[in-house]
Amino acid sequence: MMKKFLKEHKKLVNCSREVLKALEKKIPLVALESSIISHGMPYPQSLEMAKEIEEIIRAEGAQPATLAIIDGKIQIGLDPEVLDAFAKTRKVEKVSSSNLNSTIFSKRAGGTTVAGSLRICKLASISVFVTGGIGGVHRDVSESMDISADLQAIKDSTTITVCAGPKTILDIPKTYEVLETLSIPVFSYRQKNLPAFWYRDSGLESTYRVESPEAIANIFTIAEATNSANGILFCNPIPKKFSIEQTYLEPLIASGVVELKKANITGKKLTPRLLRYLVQKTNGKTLHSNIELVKNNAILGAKVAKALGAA
Ligand code: PSU
Ligand code: MN
Repeated sequence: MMKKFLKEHKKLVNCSREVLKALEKKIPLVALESSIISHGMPYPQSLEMAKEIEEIIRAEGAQPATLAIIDGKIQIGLDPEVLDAFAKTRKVEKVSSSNLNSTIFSKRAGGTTVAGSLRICKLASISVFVTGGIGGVHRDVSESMDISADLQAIKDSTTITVCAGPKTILDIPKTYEVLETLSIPVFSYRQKNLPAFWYRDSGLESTYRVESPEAIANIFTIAEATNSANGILFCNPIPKKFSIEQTYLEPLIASGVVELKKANITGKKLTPRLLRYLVQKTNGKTLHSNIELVKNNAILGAKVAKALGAA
């Protein structure tokens, strides 16, 4: 499927050398987003994180495929020199579902969010996608109406999204409500409750507690067989030692929301700016934990991809 797709869309899609080899060898792919590199973390930590995540996936016996838009093409996998250059690029477009095609057209560099990445996964028939935390309903939703396109994109996808839950900066209960409205199955890994990025426990129960990567692969196969036209969200709690105390973080998130609102930071800029605000206020603690939770997700994502077999 993937090879046929690549042949048909040569003008629009480009694969890295390593991804092409992996396709030949039938090594299962794990897709990774790139907005986390261009917008989610500061350079050079962003590049170090991206390299580390890829290495973790290789060590598990799967093939990382970092997705991005470069020179008017969808990139599936970034060769090392391309990844380096991408991480250093300034003024990268944040690519969601709505601006995927216009970014290709503009030939600007684009970092794909969860929403943008899932569109590419669907095109290329990639079954497993790893991120840190998904976007969702923002805390000031009643005024801003800011709900991430990630939620609808997960619904429309045909992929297992492995994450640590919605980002803590969001309204977590409302985000999980929207996921339920969209009928997206939300699974938790080895605990009953759903996690929320820097918090292990959101206090909300998941659709089903999953004990192994093989189990989620099985559920995905069942979903395909029953023609359930939904993506699956697989939530992996942040390791305990990297989780952050709610009593410590909540006041900082609250003040961040207020400050950015005063500064009129809305829309696409809000999430990256809130993350940056917290990195500053916590002296890098949130960044460190963010990196660790992505690593934790990469291990699990690779195991799920292996359990599913070659894409
Ligand atoms: N996970 C992280 N850090 C990030 C993101 C995810 O650990 O920065 C990005 C993802 O690309 C996600 C985006 O799709 O933040 C959500 O942005 P918005 O709220 O504007 O939809
Ligand atoms: Mn938004």
